[in-house]
Parts: sequence; structure tokens; C-alpha cells
Amino acid sequence: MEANPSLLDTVGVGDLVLLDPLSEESLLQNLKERFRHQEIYTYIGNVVISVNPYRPLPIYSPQTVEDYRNCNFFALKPHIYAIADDAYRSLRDRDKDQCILITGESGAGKTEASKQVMSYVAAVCGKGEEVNQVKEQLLQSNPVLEGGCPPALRRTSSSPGKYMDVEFDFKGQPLGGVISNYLLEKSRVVRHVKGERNFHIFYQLLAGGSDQLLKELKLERDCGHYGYLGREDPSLPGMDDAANFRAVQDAMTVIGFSPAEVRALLEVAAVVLNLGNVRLGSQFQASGIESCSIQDNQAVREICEVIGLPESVLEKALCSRTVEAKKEKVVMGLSVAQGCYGRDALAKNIYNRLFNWLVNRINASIKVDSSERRKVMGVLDIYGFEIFQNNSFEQFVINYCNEKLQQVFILMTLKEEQEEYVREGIQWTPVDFFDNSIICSLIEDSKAGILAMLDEECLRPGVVTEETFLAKLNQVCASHKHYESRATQNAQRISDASLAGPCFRVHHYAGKVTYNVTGFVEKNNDLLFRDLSQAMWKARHELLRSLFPEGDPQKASLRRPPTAGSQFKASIATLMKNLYSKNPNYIRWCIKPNNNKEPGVFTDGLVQMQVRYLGLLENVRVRRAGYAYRQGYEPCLERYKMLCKQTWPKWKGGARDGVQALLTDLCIPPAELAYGRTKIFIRTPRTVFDLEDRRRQRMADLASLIQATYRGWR
Ligand code: AD9
Ligand code: MG
Repeated sequence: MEANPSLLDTVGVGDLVLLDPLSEESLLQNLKERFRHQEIYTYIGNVVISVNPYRPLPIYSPQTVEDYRNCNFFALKPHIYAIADDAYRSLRDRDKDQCILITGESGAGKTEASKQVMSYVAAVCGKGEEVNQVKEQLLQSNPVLEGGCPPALRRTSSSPGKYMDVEFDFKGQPLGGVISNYLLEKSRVVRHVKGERNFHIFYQLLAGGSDQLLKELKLERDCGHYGYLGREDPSLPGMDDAANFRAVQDAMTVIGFSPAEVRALLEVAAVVLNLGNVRLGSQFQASGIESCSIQDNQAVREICEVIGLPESVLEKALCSRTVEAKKEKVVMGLSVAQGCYGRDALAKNIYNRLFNWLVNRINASIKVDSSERRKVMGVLDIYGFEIFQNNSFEQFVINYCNEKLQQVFILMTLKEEQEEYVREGIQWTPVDFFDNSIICSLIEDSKAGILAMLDEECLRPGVVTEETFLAKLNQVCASHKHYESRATQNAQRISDASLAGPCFRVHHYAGKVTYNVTGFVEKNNDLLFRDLSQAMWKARHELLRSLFPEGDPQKASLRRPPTAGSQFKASIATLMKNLYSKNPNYIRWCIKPNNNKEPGVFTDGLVQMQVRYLGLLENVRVRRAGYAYRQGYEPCLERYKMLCKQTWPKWKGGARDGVQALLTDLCIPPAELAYGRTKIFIRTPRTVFDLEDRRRQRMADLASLIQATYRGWR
């Protein structure tokens, strides 16, 4: 197969479609060889793979932006800018909403990639003061939200997904945007794995806040003072918390936060830290019943001073619970364990709601008010598949999300490709691929799906435990081909003795994952005692109050808030709808070459696993089987008609015949072409470049002809 020199004339091949022979091994070798020569980008058609170099490379300069700007997708070396440019141009010129999906493991370079896409688009779209302000606001949303997210360390980070729609006017100038975020790992607020950190913003605030600020927020500078931050050294090499705190504050100013809003935000963050220092102990009531009490008033006092709440109100809400029985309210003391659960649930809820408030507040600044028709470019930065030693609820929902994304990918790329050939009546040998909808329904089916069963258990009166949940799963899913557990009697039976605890296993498209159900019920329930939300609502702190609207006794409804699982499912459904309405052909797979963030190190096994999860080989097979380029007869004729005497300036017959006359006249080999019902298909990119080159040349000739004529008459 002939190809563009810039794709062949590099280390290995720049487009895996050109790889020969094609196998997992050759694919890996090619990526490795390129990586060794610091070629971190490789295409599969119009999909780009990148391997994180873990060192700054000189390939993101303004000059590089200029080089990729308006250049033919395949004419330069593979680069994320080429993807960004193509997506932006399709949006501007072809009036089709676009979407760039960025996925990969933690630390693979997703967020970096989404920043590169955004800054490329910002650099090439529109000019002028107003436009620049919009661009600044869009770009600055990143540091603010990153401040809320923990770093990619050994394990998972917290916000597995962020989706940003950037909206443009008809000229391609940015108007604003909307951000959605998916499932903050809020349990991290109260507990984090040794060696990891809580959310950055806490460390940043303590390191970067002035003495005066910390005093007013009732905070100590020493991280070790705070139970929720753990007692280990929180600093990260290369990370300057104090400087980042200033950067976050500056970014908030650019986005349009008022000083009072920033202050209120920090006050609420301070409350979370101090809540972790509320110590609960047991005491015996007069009746002889043991219940919990506050051991040391300092933290409660400090919280209450900051949020304007009588101490007794918070104290009571932390130590007791109002239960309604037969229309009568009874106040029950909590046990120490229940008290601690309530305190931590409150801290998690405050932080999670604060983060959502932050996203909404940013959206309020960047959202577009005008009713003018807009074009939209979405950038999705989302976690890839996660398979750890111990997989819990978070991994379960992340992997569910990835199943759904794989489905988008399958549907949009593979099926669409094949169906189009069929529609167009073109000879095509179908490529087999695995349709994962069976796994999606195992998880999301509204009756027999794992999430539905979890909800049912959580809502069921009586004692609900992980064991009852698992027993139910085993009963309903026993014969499902993609489900496995110790109890199932079919061939699929977990027999791995090394697995501890109650667990089930799902055969995902990317591999088998065993989930430990411990914590599933609690995480899904996400219960907050009503006394606590009512206490928060009583605070004389506008922001905090607004986070707990259900605390208003006037509005108190007995309806249970939706479970974490069903919320996640709903937001995934919205995301899918959004993606299907766009052209999500721009995909960027990120690969992490080693687990130690070391520059230049390529660990074969690790990369091989990611290549499998990402389904790269399958992707190459399909792209290769098809045609690189297709276009409707009319636009094709319109674009190239000046290349042939028969069609220029006007072709009298039908567009299909015009295109045939044109391409025959240009001596394009017939094997390169297929004439469909409404479109022309071109097999290799080279032919397309060739046409483009000739067109450019012809346009230049025409321009000088016109100029000469004009000059003659002047
Ligand atoms: V996580 O969301 O925290 O689990 P990401 O987003 O996949 O993860 P991130 O983009 O944050 O990873 O990249 C991790 C680190 O790799 C960055 O801090 C950079 O130091 C490094 N990186 C990533 N991409 C590049 C690159 N193109 N060039 C140089 C890079 N360094
Ligand atoms: Mg990230």
C-alpha cells in the first residue's frame, strides 16, 4: 500500500494501518521503536495513540501549532495537534458537532492531552479581546478543577471523568462552554490509601494560605494536625503546593469568581478538615445505654465559628438522630460507630457538593446565553479500564463506563463503517468484532442488571449486607456468560483460592475483573442522616446552606435521594446521548509506558496489557479493511472540478458521472476507487493528498491568472 512519505519516512510506521505484517507483536514493536526515538504519536487512520514520554518534548511550540494549522491531516508527522486541527476544521467548515475522546490509564497523559487540544484550538480560533477572554476562562477551568483532584499516583485518582463542551459561533469563534464531571471519588476525603494524597486543594490551602487567612479559617499550617490528611509526608516531588494555591486563586479570578466567593469556598473546605478532627467517644446515659459524645470541643467550636452555627446544634446532630415512628419524633443517641459514620458522611457530602458547586459556578461563567445556533466541540477526558489487586465499587462503575465507551466506539466506528459500505452497495468483507452489549446489560439492565439489584438491596427494608447482595446476584446472574462467582454452579466459577472476601467477577471486553463487594452497599447508599443536613442548613453561611437544600424543614421530603449507582448510570446515559449526537471520530488513546513515571522506559508487559484493553489490533484490522476517505459526489465534484477540462467550469450531467470523468481523466488507478450509491470511496490517503496537492497548485495558478487579467485592465 502506498502511503504518505511523512508516515512512512519515520521510525517504524507512523500509521498502524500501514503496518506489515500486522500482529500484536509487530504493533508493540512499532510503538516501542518509535518511543525509543521520542516519536510518541502513532496513528490508526484518524485515531492517534500516544505513549507518555514523562519528559518535556519540544513539540508543542507556537511554531508547531503554526505547522499543523490548516495542514492536511496526513501530511505531517502524527501529532495530537493534527487531530485537534482536523476536528476543529470539520466543525468550522462542515458544520458538524465534533467530539474528541481521550482515554487511558491513570497517569497515561489524558489530562495533558485535553489541555493540548484546548490550547491548540484556542491558538487557532478567532481573535480579539472578547474572544480572548472566553479562551482564558475556558483554559483556566483546568487548574481550578485539578486543584480539586488528587494526582495520578500509584493507584487511581479521583475524578475519573471530565467532559467539556466548547461552543463556537458560525465563524468558528469560541463563545463559551459547559463542563460535566463524573463521580468524584469522595471516599478519599476521609480515607486515602497510604502513599497517596487527599485532594490537592487541602494541602495547597495549608501551604499557600497567608497566616491571616489560616487564622480566620481556624486552620493550623501543619498538615499532620489533620486526621483526614493522614500523618505521612504529604509533599510530592516536583509539586509546589503553595505556588499551585496561588495559581488556583488566579485562575478563579480569571474565570470570574468574586473574592467573597473564593473566601466562602475556602471556608467550606476548612470545615471539612476540621470535621476530621472531631473526636467521638462513648458515654453512658442515665438509662445505662451507651451513646457517643464529643471528646474535645475545639474542632466543633472552630467549625461553628466559621459557619455561624450554635455549637449545640452541630453537637446534637453529630451524636444523635431523629427517627419518626408513628408520626412521633424520637431522638435516639448514636453509637460511636454510627457517630463516626455520620461525621465522615457529612465531610464527604460537603466536599462532593462543594465540588459540584464549583463546576456549576465555572459553568455559570463560561456558559453561552445567546440563542444563536452553535457548533459544539466536546472533549472527554476519561479513565480507561481499571484492574487492580482489589477492585471495589469505584472500579466497577469506571469499568461500566468503559464498556459503554467501547460500545460507542464499536457502534460509531466498526458498525457504521460496515453499514455504510452495505448502504452504498460496495463490496466489503465483514470484519468480525465482539459486540459487548451483553456485558452492558449485565450491568445496567433495569431489572436483572447488577446496578438495579444493588439498588433493590439498598432500598429493601431489613438487614442489608454485602452478603445478601451477593447472594442475590448469584441467584439472578448464575447462568450469565459474563458473570462468575464462587457460588455459581456453571462452568464459570471463581476457584482462585487467593481471592479474599466476598466477590464476583465480570468478564469485560478487556478482560476479567474480580470485584470485592465489601463497601458496595454503603457507597451506593451514600446516606446522610437528615439531622446533619438540617444542621448545615441552619448555618449562617450562604454557600454551605445552599449545598444542603434538603435540610430546609419546609422542603423536607421523605423521598430517598437517588443512589450513587443510579446517579452514575443516569449521567453515563446523558453522556452517551451527547456522544452519539456528535462525530466522535477523534479518539486519542493514551498509553503509560511504565509505572514509575520514568522518562524513556518502556515496559513491554504493561504496554501490551493496555494495547489489549484499548482493542488496538481490532481497530487497525477494521480500518485497514476499508477505505481511508469518502465523500459525497457533489461536494467531491465541487472541490476538484477545476482539475479537469470536462468538469470545469461546469459539469452538465449528474455528479456521479462528473466524478467518474474527473478521476478517470486524472488517471487515478481504478483499484484505488469504489463508486458507491452516493459517495466516492478512496482507498489510500496518498490518493487524497495527491488530489489536494493538484487542487492547491491549480488554485494558485488560477489566482495568478486572475491577477494578471486584473493588472492588464488597470
Ligand atoms: V489521572 O487523570 O491523574 O489518573 P492522566 O490525566 O492520564 O492521569 P496526566 O495527563 O496528568 O495523566 O499525565 C501525567 C503526567 O505525565 C503529567 O503530569 C506529565 O508530567 C506527564 N505527561 C503526560 N503527557 C505528556 C506529554 N505529552 N509530554 C510530556 C507528559 N509529559
Ligand atoms: Mg487526568
